[in-house]
Amino acid sequence: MKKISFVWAFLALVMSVSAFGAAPKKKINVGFSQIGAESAWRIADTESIISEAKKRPNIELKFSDAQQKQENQIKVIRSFIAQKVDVIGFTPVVETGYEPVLREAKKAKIPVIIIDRTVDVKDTSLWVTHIGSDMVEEGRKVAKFMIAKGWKGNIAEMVGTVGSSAAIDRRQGFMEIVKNHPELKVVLSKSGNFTRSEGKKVMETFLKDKGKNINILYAHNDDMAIGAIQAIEEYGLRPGVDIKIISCDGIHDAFQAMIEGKLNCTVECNPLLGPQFFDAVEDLKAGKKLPKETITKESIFPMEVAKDIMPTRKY
Ligand code: GYE
Repeated sequence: MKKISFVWAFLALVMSVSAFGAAPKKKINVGFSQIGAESAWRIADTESIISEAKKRPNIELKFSDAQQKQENQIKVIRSFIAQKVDVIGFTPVVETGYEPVLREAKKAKIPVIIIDRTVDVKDTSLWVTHIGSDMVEEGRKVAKFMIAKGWKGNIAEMVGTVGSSAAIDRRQGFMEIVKNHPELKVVLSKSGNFTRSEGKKVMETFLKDKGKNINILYAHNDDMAIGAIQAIEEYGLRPGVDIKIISCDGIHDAFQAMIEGKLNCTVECNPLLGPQFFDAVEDLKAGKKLPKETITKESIFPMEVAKDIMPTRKY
């Protein structure tokens, strides 16, 4: 009896000493400012960030949704600075206007990681690393696809959020190639703000303006293309046949539309950036040097492969 209680006492001592020794490690406080929830892509991106944070016990995430407003982002980044978070992550809704707040973060010695869209600042030391897609290349892929398929005629371009790098770059890459192809002519160009509902409205105005003279629709994201498909059907034309359609992202509903023959192609853009983001956060805190830029590898999916590929899609 005596011996047993001695063993217990010894065990209790060992446990209390080790509890002391292994003082709980300080968590890494991360503030993340997301753009909003404008598209299925964005929702998948948010899900990836939040679920990845939950998997990592050493991460404490403060997630904030800016509801598409730059001023909300600037405000929340300022509050992250005031709270002295360890790392700030954010996806800029537009390219410009963040310089002052980024300077404040730098002054407070809080590193900034940029995810997905980029910022246009002269002093690139204001952010540590960028993880996202090459959207100029995505625009080029769209143009190359049209040329490879022998598409010809009048193009309606549905632009993403005005001033966002996603819209600027997808247009730039596209125009770079199309300008040397007189058989492809952009006759309409208007922003649908990356949403389904605005995509539908913009397509209605396109159809009112040019009707059957539109041969091709290039939508900067799948959600706008899906909105446009509805408008085209309501107008009495066949999306994917009377008007060829190509868009960017590769969301589940785009694959569904391709299977139904209403969308001709989607250029992939990967939103599942959570794991890479938190790897970068941890590397940074471990003192590792990060590459200035990490570009996501992406593919392009024409409608012919949609049925086979669909079950493998993760967003
Ligand atoms: O294509 C769109 C989203 O920035 C790449 O933003 C992202 C774009 C994406 O709303 O669906």
